[in-house]
Amino acid sequence: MASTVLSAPFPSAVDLRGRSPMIGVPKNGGDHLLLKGKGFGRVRMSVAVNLSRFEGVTMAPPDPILGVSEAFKADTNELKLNLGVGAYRTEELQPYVLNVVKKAEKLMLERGENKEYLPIEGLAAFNKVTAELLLGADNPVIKQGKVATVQGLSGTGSLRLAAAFIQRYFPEAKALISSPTWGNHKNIFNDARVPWSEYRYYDPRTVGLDFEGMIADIKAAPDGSFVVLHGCAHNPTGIDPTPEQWEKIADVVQEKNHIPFFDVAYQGFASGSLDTDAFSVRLFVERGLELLVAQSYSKNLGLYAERIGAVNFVCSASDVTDRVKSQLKRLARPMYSNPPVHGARIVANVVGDPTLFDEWKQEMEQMAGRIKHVRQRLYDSLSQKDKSGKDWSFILKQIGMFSFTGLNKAQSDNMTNKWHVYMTKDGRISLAGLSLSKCEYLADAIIDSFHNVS
Ligand code: PGU
Repeated sequence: MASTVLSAPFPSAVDLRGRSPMIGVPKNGGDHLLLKGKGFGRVRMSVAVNLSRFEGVTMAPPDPILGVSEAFKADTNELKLNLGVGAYRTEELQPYVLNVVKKAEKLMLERGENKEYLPIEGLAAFNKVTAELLLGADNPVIKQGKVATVQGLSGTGSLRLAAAFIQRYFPEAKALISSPTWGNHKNIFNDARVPWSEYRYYDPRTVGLDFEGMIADIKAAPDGSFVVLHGCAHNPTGIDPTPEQWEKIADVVQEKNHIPFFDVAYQGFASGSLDTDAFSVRLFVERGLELLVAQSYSKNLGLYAERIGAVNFVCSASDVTDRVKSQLKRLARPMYSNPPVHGARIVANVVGDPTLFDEWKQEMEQMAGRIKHVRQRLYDSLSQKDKSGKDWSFILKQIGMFSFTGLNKAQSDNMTNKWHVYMTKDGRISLAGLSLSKCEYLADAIIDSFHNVS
């Protein structure tokens, strides 16, 4: 940079370019200003100008989910409640590290495990147990070598890797996502350049599943589309198809030659049982369908920040599986080279050890149980306090971490601005971030927002 510093504020690079008759920005990056005009003649000045090459970059909006946590942190009111992000809290509203995780970490420390690079596809012991947890250890597709499992950067990274695969090998195909869905699905497919469209899912009139609409839209989509399905505990609605409805969805997917793409971020969190929550995926596998599954251990093992998950491709023949896996590795290598080891070892130790595995299941039941309690208490508070006769029973019918309240954007804004209840603007609240003792307060906030804000 040059020597003279001018204290007067300077226009940005973009402004300068816009006013180029007066001021020229040299090609080398802005060390010199060339001032031209009446009375100036041609003046060459050396200045250290705070001209960024990135002036043209606009401010991105806050993330609709993770941005809520940022806003929550900035609020100093002591009544504040963060029901934005789907992250489990204790009754004292503190983050929770599972006991089995602590035990697994202790074991790892005692063994003095190293920090060498993992292979591109991740930790072999993790990949083995994660596919077994998803599909059932005795599933024939595992025995027949028809499952390609690659460790991913949690659910998001696994979805993103699979989306990159779709873009590379099925450039004409589109993804079908539910309306509504987890907001990041759209970002993932947009960034991977996979076109997507929505299928009907939520019916605001019944506050339930628009099953007819869902089936009709999946039928109407071009053959061979990738149908993104939430394996259990649909986010944000908390409404899952019944087993019979899953059968019908499988019929249509099969008929249309679509490829199911399951997002399994809550295995164990919907019902409290790992097997029950894997029903949908296992049903499609049993039918002999080829499919993709992204898994996450953020919620069920509380490993949010470890970024541990996997992408599984179930293919119809083992030689195809090997080729698919080789291409997933090829996609991963230039993106992040190989995945982190810590979370993978935790999962491998917990799921691979019968004692820890049993303890995990108990802890998960407790977590899922606490959420069910909170759900019931919130419903009771709303029913008692709200004299309008409104039926709040949809809250009890929804499952998983969330409740989709039906509050619109203005009402959700009121929840935050007046009541300091932080939630996403689609009306979703995370019951995992709610305590029994805060249910009454939340009920007051919901009733006020629902009846007094249009
Ligand atoms: N898929 C679904 C359906 C999810 O709800 C989430 C997390 C993920 C994938 C990805 O989670 P990973 O942590 O990458 O494994 N959704 C939460 C967490 C916050 C977020 O948006 O990432 C949520 O509050 O919706």
